[in-house]
Amino acid sequence: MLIKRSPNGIDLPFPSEITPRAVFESRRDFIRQLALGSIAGSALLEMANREAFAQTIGAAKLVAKPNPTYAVMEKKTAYKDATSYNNFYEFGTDKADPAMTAGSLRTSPWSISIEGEVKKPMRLDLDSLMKLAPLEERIYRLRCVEGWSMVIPWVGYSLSQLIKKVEPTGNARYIEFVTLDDKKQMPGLRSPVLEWPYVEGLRMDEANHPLSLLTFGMYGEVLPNQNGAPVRMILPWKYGFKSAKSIVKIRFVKEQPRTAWNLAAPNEYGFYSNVNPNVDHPRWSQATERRIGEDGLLARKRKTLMFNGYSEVASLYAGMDLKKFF
Ligand SMILES: Nc1nc2c(c(=O)[nH]1)N[C@H]1C(S)=C(S)[C@@H](COP(=O)(O)O)O[C@H]1N2
Ligand SMILES: [Mo]
Repeated sequence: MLIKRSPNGIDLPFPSEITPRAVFESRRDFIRQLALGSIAGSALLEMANREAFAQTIGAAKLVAKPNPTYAVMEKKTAYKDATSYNNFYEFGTDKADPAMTAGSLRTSPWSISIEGEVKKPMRLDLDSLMKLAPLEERIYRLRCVEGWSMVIPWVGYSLSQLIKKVEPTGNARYIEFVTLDDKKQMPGLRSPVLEWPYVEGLRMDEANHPLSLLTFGMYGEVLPNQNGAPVRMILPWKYGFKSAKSIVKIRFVKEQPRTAWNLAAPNEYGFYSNVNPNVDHPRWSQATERRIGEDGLLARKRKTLMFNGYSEVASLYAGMDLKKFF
C-alpha cells in the first residue's frame, strides 16, 4: 500500500483492484483443465497440490454465538472476496498473492508467547489460547488505509480477557504484536518492502477496549491462511494494517512500539492510525471508501465515518489532537 497509486482518487476501479477476480477465474479454469487432462507438465503437480491445500483452508468449522452488540447491520462481504483480496505482505504485495501463496504457512502446531511487563508470562498453544474465553461472532467493518472496506463476521474474544490472565505490571503502557517471520514459509520476506517481522502496537487502554478482538476465525470457520491464520487482531476503528496477522508474540512494554508501517513511512502511517475522514493520507483523501463487492461503474463511494463508525472509542482520545496523533 506504500508504493501503489491512490486507490481513492478516481471513480473507476484500478486494474490492480480488478485482478483478483480475474486471477480467481483463471485459477478455476486452470483446475478444470487439469481435471480434463488438457494441461501437462512438471510444475503442475506442485500447483495441483497447492490448490488441493488451498481448498482445505477454511474448511474447519469454528462456530460461535453471535454477539448482537457488535453486529454491523450491513451486507456482509462475500467470503470469496474477503479471502481473495488481501494485504499480507509476507506472502507478496499484490492483493491476489496471499490467497495463492499462503498455502505454505504451517498453522499447526502454533504457539504464542506472552512476554514483557506481565506478572505471568506464558507460552500458550493455540488450543489453550482459544479456550481462554468463550468465542463470539462479531460482524465488524474493516477499512484499509488504501480506501476500501469490507464487512466480515469474525470469530474471537476481547483481547482484554487475555490481558487480565497474564496480569500486566504497572510498567505496561503499550502492547506489541509480532507476526511470524519464517522465510521458509513466507516468500514475501525475501523482499525488503518492510522491516520484518511485521510489528504492530496499541496503547494499553486501546488494547483493553472491548472492541479489540483476538481473532481465530471468520464466516464460521477457522481463519484461512491468507487472512492471518491461526490468530490475529481485528481493530475495527483503525486502518486495516493495525490488525496484525499470524501472531506469534505479544509483548507488554513501557515505550510506544516501533511499528512496521510507521518505520517504513512515518509521515504516512502514524502509531494511532484511527480511521478519520478529516485527516487525509499525504497522497490521497480519506473522506470516502469503496466497499469491496460494490465495484463496477455504478458503484457509489461511501462516506468514511469517524473511527469507522465505532464512536464508542472516542473517549480514548479525548483531548488529543488527532491531526497530530494520526
Ligand atoms: N502480518 C501482517 N499483518 C497484516 C498485514 C500484513 O501485510 N502483514 N496487512 C494489513 C492490512 S494493510 C490489512 S488491510 C489487513 C487485511 O486483512 P484481511 O486480508 O483479512 O482483509 O491485514 C493487516 N495485517
Ligand atoms: Mo490495509
